[in-house]
Amino acid sequence: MEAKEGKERSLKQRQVLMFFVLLGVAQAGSEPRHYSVAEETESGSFVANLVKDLGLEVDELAARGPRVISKGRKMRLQLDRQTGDLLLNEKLDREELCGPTEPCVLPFQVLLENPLQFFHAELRIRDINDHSPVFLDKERILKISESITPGTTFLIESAQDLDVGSNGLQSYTVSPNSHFHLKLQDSADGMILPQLVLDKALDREEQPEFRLTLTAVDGGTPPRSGTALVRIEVLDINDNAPEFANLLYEVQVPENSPIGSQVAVVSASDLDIGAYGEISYVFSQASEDIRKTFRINAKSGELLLTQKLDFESIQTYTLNVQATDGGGLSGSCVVFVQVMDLNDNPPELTMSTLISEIAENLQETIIAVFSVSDPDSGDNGRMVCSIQDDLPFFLKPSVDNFYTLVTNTALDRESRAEYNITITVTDLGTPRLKTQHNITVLVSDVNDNAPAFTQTSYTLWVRENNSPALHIGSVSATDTDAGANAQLTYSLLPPQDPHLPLASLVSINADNGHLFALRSLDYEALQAFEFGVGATDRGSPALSSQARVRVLVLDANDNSPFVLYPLQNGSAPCTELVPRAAEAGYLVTKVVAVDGDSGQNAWLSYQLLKATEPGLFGVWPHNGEVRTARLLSERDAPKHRLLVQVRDNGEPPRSASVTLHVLLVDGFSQPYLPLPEAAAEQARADPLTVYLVIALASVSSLFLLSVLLFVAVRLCRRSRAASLGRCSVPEGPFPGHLVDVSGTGTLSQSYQYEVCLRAGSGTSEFKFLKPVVPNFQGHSPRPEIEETSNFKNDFGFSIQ
Ligand SMILES: *[C@@H]1O[C@H](CO)[C@@H](O)[C@H](O)[C@H]1NC(C)=O
Ligand SMILES: *[C@@H]1O[C@H](CO)[C@@H](O)[C@H](O)[C@H]1NC(C)=O
Ligand SMILES: *[C@H]1O[C@H](CO)[C@@H](O)[C@H](O)[C@H]1NC(C)=O
Repeated sequence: MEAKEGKERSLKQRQVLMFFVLLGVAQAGSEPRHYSVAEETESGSFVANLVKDLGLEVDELAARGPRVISKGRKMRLQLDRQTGDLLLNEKLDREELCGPTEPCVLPFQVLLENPLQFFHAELRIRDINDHSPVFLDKERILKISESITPGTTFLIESAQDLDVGSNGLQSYTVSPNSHFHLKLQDSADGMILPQLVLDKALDREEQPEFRLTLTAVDGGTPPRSGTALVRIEVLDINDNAPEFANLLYEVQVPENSPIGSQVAVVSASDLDIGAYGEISYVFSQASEDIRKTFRINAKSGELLLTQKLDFESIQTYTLNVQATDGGGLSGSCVVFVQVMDLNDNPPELTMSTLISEIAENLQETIIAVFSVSDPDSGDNGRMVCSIQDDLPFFLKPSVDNFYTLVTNTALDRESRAEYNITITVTDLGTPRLKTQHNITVLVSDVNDNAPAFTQTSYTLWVRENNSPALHIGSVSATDTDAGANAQLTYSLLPPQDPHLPLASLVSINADNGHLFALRSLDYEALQAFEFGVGATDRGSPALSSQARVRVLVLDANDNSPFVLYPLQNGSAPCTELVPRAAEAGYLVTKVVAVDGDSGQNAWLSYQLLKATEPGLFGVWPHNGEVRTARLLSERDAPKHRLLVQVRDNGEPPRSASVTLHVLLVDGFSQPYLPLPEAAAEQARADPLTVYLVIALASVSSLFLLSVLLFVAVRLCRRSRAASLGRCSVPEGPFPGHLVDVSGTGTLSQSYQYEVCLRAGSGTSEFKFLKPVVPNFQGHSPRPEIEETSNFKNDFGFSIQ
């Protein structure tokens, strides 16, 4: 500064020197007179008095015509010609007049015109401290990287001060701070250059910005100052690696969590800013399994599932997650994922052996061998195994989750042939999962049941005179076994009575047990017969059973009533004698008839069809008694013929008729004796003897019966009728009436029975006493015939 001022000063001195050379023409060798005034002094202020300085009298100056001139310049001084006082014409600003030049000198001349005389003078304008140092930029931004080493200097803005000398800029200060101090350096042109020196390393993360106040101070009294703000921005460098909040994250995730579920969120932070602080997350050293299963959101650090977890295949995952910032620095953490088991696997059943069919009657048989498994863990994988309670099977646990299914007891196919067994395996997890396995066990048959007839004995009814090969009924047996063990064959058993020609009577259908009559049956010849049937299954060995079949032949009305008395075919017809004096109701005679059928078919009724004199005789319908209906008179004709019809009660009815001859004779009738007493008496003394001859015919091999009936009645009415009339009765075995039922039969043998007519109280009945021919028994097809006491009912006719 001093140097600069010196240089300027010497330049001015040279100019002033030239001026004095020119002036030297008039006043050579005269020294200029020096005056000075402080700048900014008020206009009109006194600078100097020229009277004294020029050595003139006060009056003289005014007379000489003084003038102050300055060449080419505005005159800033004025002269009071009277007093000689040199006054300031205006306020002077040194900085305007001279700028930085110092000293600031304004040369001027004082011209005396009369006589002409020049005086050189100069006015020095003294500086006052009227300017403060000024920074052109009030705020200055300085960007410093945090990587800059301490000791580095940073040039900062200089201030300016228009004042010169000691009033000019003297120094700088900076506000107190932790990192910088100020260093002032003089420049070549005398300027002071302020510099900031970094004292210690910057850390943006610690303090990203400094605000320093730079103060420039001048040397005035009092000093003036100006300030500027220096804002220091600390520039970031990537001096921080990302750091995870946790180095180890432990999470538990249930298996089967849906895809996309959040597993964890890892988080790292980086103190740097901008790209250096931007973190992205990636897996590091991830296995294939991890890459398939997880995904990490590079920005958010969210760990997501990309496929379902399966505890049964992988229980844990260890994931290394790396966080990298934009500058390439990284940090890492570990995420330990533990998969939690869910009961997501039902138990499994593996059948090793299965016997689907077992024979009945076996003890403790193994039906199935199977194993169970469940890949879940803990209770989720523990199992219980069961079958229904109500089955004759049980489960026997074996080693290694193996079970056998065994029969409890011998099975009986006939009570149950099929079992549906449901094996239920349940685990103990939550929720409980179960597996069911159904097996069907068939019980195969053993021939352990004999056929059974539906009845132990069958009674079949047939009407006689059937057509040959008629289906007369069926026997039926069942066998609870199955298949061939239940297939039955029916057969006729050999008859107990070796004489019964069973094979010619009936046959049986071996397959269905239908029974057929082989020929027409005749009730009158064979009322009933009995035989055995058998049923045999086809098991091995075969089982069989038997039943009895009793065939009762039903009577048909195939016999007409047969009149026993009076005989129609006698050589001399029987004539009844009736005394004319007989009272009304006199018993003339009694028509006796029989019917070969039985039951209703043999119930007989009597009816008078025709009479010579109607109204004279009556026939009692029930018993065939013929009695007089009124008193006889002389006018009645002596001979009478009566036609009596005997009808049975069959459907259709059959009938026979008989002609009676009555002769009225003179005389008195005996008093009427009630018949029972008389007959009983007679029967006891001399029983009515009836010879009833029954002939049985055997026709070829069939047992169709032909009946020959010979009836001989020797009727003796000694007490009543002998004297009154006479009946011609054939003697001995009577070769009379022949009935051939079959029409083809031949008479093979005839038998004679002695029949006793016993007079009872209300019902009279025949009684067979004994066979007349002793060899009858040996050829009887009907054992019952021997039981003579029953025969009466079968025939059912009566005689009184
Ligand atoms: C066994 O199951 C089968 C098929 O489901 C069925 O047809 C049969 O009736 C069942 N048997 C028994 C005894 O329940
Ligand atoms: C097994 O049988 C049970 C009972 O009959 C039935 O409810 C179930 O559906 C069957 N299960 C299978 C797998 O056939
Ligand atoms: C017996 O009676 C029948 C008719 O009832 C007759 O045809 C037959 O000639 C008679 N016989 C005698 C010997 O009278």
